[in-house]
Amino acid sequence: MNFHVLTLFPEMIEQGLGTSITGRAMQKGLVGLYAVNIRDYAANKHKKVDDYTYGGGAGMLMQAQPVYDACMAVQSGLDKPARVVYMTPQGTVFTQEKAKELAGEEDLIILCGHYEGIDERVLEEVVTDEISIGDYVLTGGELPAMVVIDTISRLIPGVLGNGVSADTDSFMNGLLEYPQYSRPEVWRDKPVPAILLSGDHAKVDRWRKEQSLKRTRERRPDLYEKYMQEHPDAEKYIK
Ligand code: 9D3
Repeated sequence: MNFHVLTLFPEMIEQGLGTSITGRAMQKGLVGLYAVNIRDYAANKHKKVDDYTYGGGAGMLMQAQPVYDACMAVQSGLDKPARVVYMTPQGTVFTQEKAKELAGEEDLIILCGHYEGIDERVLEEVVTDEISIGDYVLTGGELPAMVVIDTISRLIPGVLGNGVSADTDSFMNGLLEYPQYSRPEVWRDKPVPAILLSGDHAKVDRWRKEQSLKRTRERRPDLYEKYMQEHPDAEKYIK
């Protein structure tokens, strides 16, 4: 899968995704990442891409022309038109479901705003999807774009290590994960729960299920209600 990121800060995208699992996925050729500098499409000799807003108000807006030309330059290089995702606080909130949907695309163009946003007219022309990553205010769309790319990348076969399946994760099954422990058996007087050392796999599975359910009920009642509606039989795990 190929990600084409339209941004004023291409090095931020490259640096942010170039290491660890996403970096390895790129080296393996499983993921292509192309950061396109919108400033390269400025039509004026000062390379200016922003201007004041009509109607007044604080701040600058990214102008339509360089965004449009950058987007069209990418689309022209593709076999078929790609979806264009605009990262914006006004978008629908990103979920694992949305990630799964987008993971089916061959190419994805991701548009990052900066300043106070982008001229609405170019958004109407090129954007197919608008995504927010949550209800808090950031300085631009670059970090959200990286969040979206990271989430989608780990769903691509071969990106995660040996036999690690993305769909046994929490959220994939609708519950939070159970607590996990490694060596040593006792650390600062805290023992590992005895059941995990018992060797009884059925008991361990049952304990983990119970921990997941209790944790989800405590911390994410919204997820718990949804899970219980879909799995009424899960009641038996929770004493
Ligand atoms: C004028 C009002 N501001 C909206 C609250 C303007 C504004 C603030 C911050 C416009 C853009 C931004 C930068 N944020 C993003 O580009 C962004 C974002 C975010 O801030 N939170 C969650 N998801 C996203 S996706 C893109």
